[in-house]
Order: sequence, then C-alpha cells, then structure tokens
Amino acid sequence: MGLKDDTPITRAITSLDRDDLMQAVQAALDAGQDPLEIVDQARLGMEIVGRDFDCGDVFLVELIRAVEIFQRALKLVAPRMKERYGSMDRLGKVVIGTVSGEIHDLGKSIVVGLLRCAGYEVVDLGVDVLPQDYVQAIRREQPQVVGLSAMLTTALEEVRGTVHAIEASGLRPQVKIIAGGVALAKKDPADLGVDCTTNNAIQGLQVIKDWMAQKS
Ligand code: B12
Repeated sequence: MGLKDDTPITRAITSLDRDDLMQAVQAALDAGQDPLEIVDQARLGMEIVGRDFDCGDVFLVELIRAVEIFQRALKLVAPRMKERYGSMDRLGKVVIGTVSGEIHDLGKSIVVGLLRCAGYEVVDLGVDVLPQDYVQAIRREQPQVVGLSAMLTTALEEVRGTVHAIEASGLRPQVKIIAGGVALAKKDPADLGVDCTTNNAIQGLQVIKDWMAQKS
C-alpha cells in the first residue's frame, strides 16, 4: 500500500491524540479512502509507538493510551469496512483466539473484523486461550478454520501445544489452522503443525477465503 508515516492518522496515533485521530479517520472516510488503508495507517502509528516504547521514549501508560484510541478508530471504520467488503451471507465459520499466556489482541481484532466483513461467522475466544478451550470450541462450533494469534516468541510453544491438543482430540482433520502475528512472520507452518503462518491480516483473509472455497 506504499505506507507513509506522515499521514494525519499515523501522526494522531503517535501523538496519542484521540480527537485528532477521530477527526482524521472521519476525514479519510468522508474522502472515500479504502478502510483497510485507514487501518494500516493506524497500525503503522502503533508500530512507531511500540518502537519508541522499546527505546524508553514512551511510557507504558502512553502505549496503553495508543491501544485505546486505536480501538476507537477501528469502531469508527467498522461500518465502512462492512459496506465495502461486507456480505450478508454466512460463508463459513472460524474459531479464533490469542494463544495461552498472551494478551495481545489488536491484531486478532482486526482479523475478526475483516472475517466478519467478508461474511464469515467468527467465534472469538478472546485472549490467553488454553489448548483445551480451542478443542472444546471446535467440538461445539464445528468451524472449518481455526485461527491462532501469537505475538510473543515464547508463544510459539503454545501454538505447538494447541495444535497437539487438537490432534490428540481427533479433530485435526476437520479443520485448517492458520497462525498469525509478529512471532509467526517467517515461521515454517510444518514446523508448528499448522497449515499457514502469516503476520499479515489481509494475506490471512485471502488464505481463509481460498480454504473456505475448497471446502464448500
Ligand atoms: C500494543 C502492545 C502491547 C500491549 C497489548 C494491548 C492489547 N490489547 O493488545 C501491552 C502493553 C498489554 C503489551 C504487553 C506485552 N508485550 Co507487547 N507489544 C505491543 C506492540 C507495541 C504493538 C502490538 C500491536 O497491537 N500491533 C498492532 C496490530 C494491529 O498489529 P499485529 O499485532 O502485528 O497484528 C497484525 C498481524 O500480525 C496479523 N495478525 C495478528 N494476529 C493474527 C491472527 C491470525 C489468525 C491472522 C491471520 C493474522 C494475525 O494481523 C494484524 C494486522 O495485519 C508490539 C510491538 C510491535 N511492533 O508489534 C509489542 C510486542 C508484541 N510486545 C512484546 C512484549 C515482550 C510484551 C510483554 C511481554 C512486555 C512485558 N515485558 O510485560 C507483554 C506481554 C503480555 C502478554 N502476556 O501477552 C514484544 C514481543 C517480542 C517477542 N518477540 O516475543 C513486542 C514485539 C515488542 C518488542 N519489540 O519487544 N504489548
């Protein structure tokens, strides 16, 4: 998308200014900008805030503020996302969660939003989800696809553990598993026992669409 870090949306996130962010997002929506591009500009802002946090230039309370205003921006964009990419049909079902030990949920929330907009039913298990909770949800909901979100390198073991639990329950052949998040960027899916790894929500959405099309 050729992202620049000097857009009003990115700047409003890095300056932690909720009002500026809401105005900038509304202006972009009014100008007919692609909602995915708007979200990506906000995501870039989060990346910058995260980098500054790592260097000690941003405090934890400020990082949390950035998360909070980012979530508000997502809410503002959601109806346009539905309009532009939405469909009323229920094309398939996805069970998704952030793996055990992890509470990062912004990336997952974006994926959930995109999937719902694309017409899929999504069961969001939330964060810090135990392997047995995925297993129970697969048994109960009968999804075609399971999504695991993981940002921490240490969570890779949790991804493996979750896949093992699904295999041990005998449910693995019923589902495709996609693992997403920064920790998954260049990980070999076979090494984790999943069908796909990605750190890109749009790419993940495309993969899930392809799987759903094969299953129907
Ligand atoms: C915000 C943030 C937090 C917030 C989270 C708030 C929340 N409600 O989510 C708070 C402050 C709570 C936090 C806590 C911690 N964090 Co933190 N955090 C971040 C930060 C700055 C941004 C993450 C984010 O939300 N980005 C915006 C979203 C939209 O992008 P995304 O997550 O990459 O998601 C995209 C893709 O990855 C993908 N995706 C994500 N999930 C999925 C799932 C599927 C199925 C698919 C298809 C795609 C997909 O789609 C999204 C859109 O494209 C990152 C730094 C960074 N640059 O990523 C660190 C980062 C992830 N955190 C880190 C760490 C270490 C921690 C802590 C351990 C810190 C500590 N010492 O306590 C704790 C962990 C707590 C825990 N147990 O989980 C490290 C992880 C390092 C590592 N390799 O392990 C990072 C990378 C910072 C760093 N450089 O060190 N964090």
